[in-house]
Amino acid sequence: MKRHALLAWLMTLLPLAACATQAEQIKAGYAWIRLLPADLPAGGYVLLNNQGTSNAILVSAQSGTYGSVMLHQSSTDTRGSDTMRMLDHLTIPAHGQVALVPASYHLMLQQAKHPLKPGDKVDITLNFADGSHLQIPFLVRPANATD
Ligand SMILES: [Cu+2]
Repeated sequence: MKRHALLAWLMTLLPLAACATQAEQIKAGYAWIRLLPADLPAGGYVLLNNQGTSNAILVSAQSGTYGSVMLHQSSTDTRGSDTMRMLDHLTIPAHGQVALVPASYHLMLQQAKHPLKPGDKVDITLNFADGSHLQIPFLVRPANATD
């Protein structure tokens, strides 16, 4: 009988020990899309803050609004030309932050399924390495938005 009571008490502690998913550790802020004219790809930007005690690894993203969402990194090569490369993952370190901002990491958004205008909200879902997901509303801003 006494053993059962001890076991019951131990069971109540178990939920505290359960780990948060990678998506649950992430707080997203300042999510926006720079809309470009015609069918030019749009850039998606967001600040990702990892409030957890382990790394969160972003592996892909998708949206019902865009046919293609890719994780890219812009940089300037040694000759001063701007280049972009595709990333297969992006690590947000424990207690750290990664900024997706113009001229750096960004989401490359292509094949919009309907016309968008500044002020619209677009949901984009981030997929993490542990299989968890985080849906974030992005605010559509005009082409001349920079910050
Ligand atoms: Cu890109």
